Amino acid sequence: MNGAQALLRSLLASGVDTCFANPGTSEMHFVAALDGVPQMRAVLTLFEGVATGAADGYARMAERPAATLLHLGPGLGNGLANLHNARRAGTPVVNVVGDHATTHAKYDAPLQSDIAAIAGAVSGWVRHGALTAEIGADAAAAVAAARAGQVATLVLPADVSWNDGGEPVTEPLPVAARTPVAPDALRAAADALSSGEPCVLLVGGDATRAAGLAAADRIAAATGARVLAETFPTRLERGAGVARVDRLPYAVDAAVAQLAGSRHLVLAGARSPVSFFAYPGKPSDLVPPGCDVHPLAGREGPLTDGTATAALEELADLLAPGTAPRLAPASRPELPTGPLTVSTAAAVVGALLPEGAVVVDESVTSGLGLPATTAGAPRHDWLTLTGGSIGYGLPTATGAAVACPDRPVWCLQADGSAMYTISALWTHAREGLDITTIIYHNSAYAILRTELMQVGAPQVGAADTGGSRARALLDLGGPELDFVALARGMGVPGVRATTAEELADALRRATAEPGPHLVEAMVPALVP
Ligand SMILES: Cc1ncc(C[n+]2csc(CCOP(=O)(O)OP(=O)(O)O)c2C)c(N)n1
Ligand SMILES: [Mg+2]
Repeated sequence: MNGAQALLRSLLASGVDTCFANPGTSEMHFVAALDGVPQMRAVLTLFEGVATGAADGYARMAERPAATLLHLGPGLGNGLANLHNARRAGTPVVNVVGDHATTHAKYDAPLQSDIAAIAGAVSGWVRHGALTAEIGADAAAAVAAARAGQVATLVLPADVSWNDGGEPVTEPLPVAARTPVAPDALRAAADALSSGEPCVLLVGGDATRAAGLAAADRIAAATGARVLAETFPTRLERGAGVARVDRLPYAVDAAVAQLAGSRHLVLAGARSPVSFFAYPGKPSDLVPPGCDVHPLAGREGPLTDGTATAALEELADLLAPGTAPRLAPASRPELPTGPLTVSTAAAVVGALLPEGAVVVDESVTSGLGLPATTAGAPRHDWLTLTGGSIGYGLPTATGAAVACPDRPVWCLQADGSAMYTISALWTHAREGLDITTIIYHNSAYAILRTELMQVGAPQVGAADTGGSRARALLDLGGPELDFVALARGMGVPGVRATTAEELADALRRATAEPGPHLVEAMVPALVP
């Protein structure tokens, strides 16, 4: 068999059976090999940023990596922003990046570029697959590397693909065993939590799943510590029957206020909190002065390895033996009526979110009310923008829906961010994915209006222009985007909602019918 066939069979033997692809000439043998391996689901995306975001969403839900197939350096580069988000999420992703034949590289043909440099920016593991006989083993090594919670990039030269002599592996390689939490770290955290002094327990990584949250809540109930989740969790389990947790706010002043007065900060799977950006006169390090930080379990490592959860469970058994967590009761807001606003839209979502939903949240400013309105909704998973690189929502929903065909996926998507990777809608339609997308159409990069003021940029209100030239760069109102038309053009039925009743009707219909739907929710920008 040729190298491409061996690579594919090795991916399958290693537990990777889904490939989000945007191929080119150098990947044609891989594409041809897919034909002979029907167990590998190949999903075509029309932009590499959709493929990489889909791989991220897939792995967050399936708890194992998908592969991407990308075309040389430019294809990988197009996928970079969502690989960045995957890296920050600790998501396993295996990139297969086609390259020129090894004999062709010296000619500096048009698509020649420094793939390793591009890959290095986001990958914890990079290998140039130089030999057909070894490409099967390379693929297995890539999967094992990814399963440690990182992006692994395997470069596949065209001749390594097409030459005969490929040797597939038949067994997955072992994944590195997790390192247990050091007894000293456990003792220090226990001492801090039982000190009687104000203490915050910040959970992240695998500890934002139900088991970790349950253990954290038991600790909080017994010690008086406050539990907070990191601002942008990879996968937060929530809703009725799950221990409730609030997230550390994004806005720096609000985050400072949340943490003010704490004497101890225990980190379980979370990084020590820092502000998202630097602002003149505001802190970057959000640990309050005089607060001791106790890392219990680090942020590194795969979502699935359970290190932080196991540490919290050990701590809970120590500090709160025999107790049970307080679980969120079922409760939904009333269905509102009248004009659609950020708050009425949030109430509609809270009232109608279906059982077992996977929520992909890139609602940005329009999502402000959602944590409160959905806290008692039926149990669901909430995926967030882990790396701040926008355009993740529609692609990540794609991957989540491929991973969880039996669960409804709701993609809560701000308009400006939607446009980066809007072509994901075509893949939603082509694959018949059960994704309900709400576009929050506020005709603005609304959050940047706040940021413009927060950074104290001097041109705001300048006498010559009144700041209107700066504001125009944050305005999406002309020409007005038509998301229903965009969706229709890609095979997704869409409808526009201007009232709470229309949004509710559209969401009910979308939930009742299988396949993808889009609702364009016309909401006034939260920041005028
Ligand atoms: C890849 C990338 N490019 C640009 C930005 C800067 N940025 C942050 S938010 C934002 C606009 C968001 O607008 P929208 O999605 O409409 O949400 P809204 O603020 O209106 O709620 C931009 C351009 C970014 N974070 N990531
Ligand atoms: Mg917007």
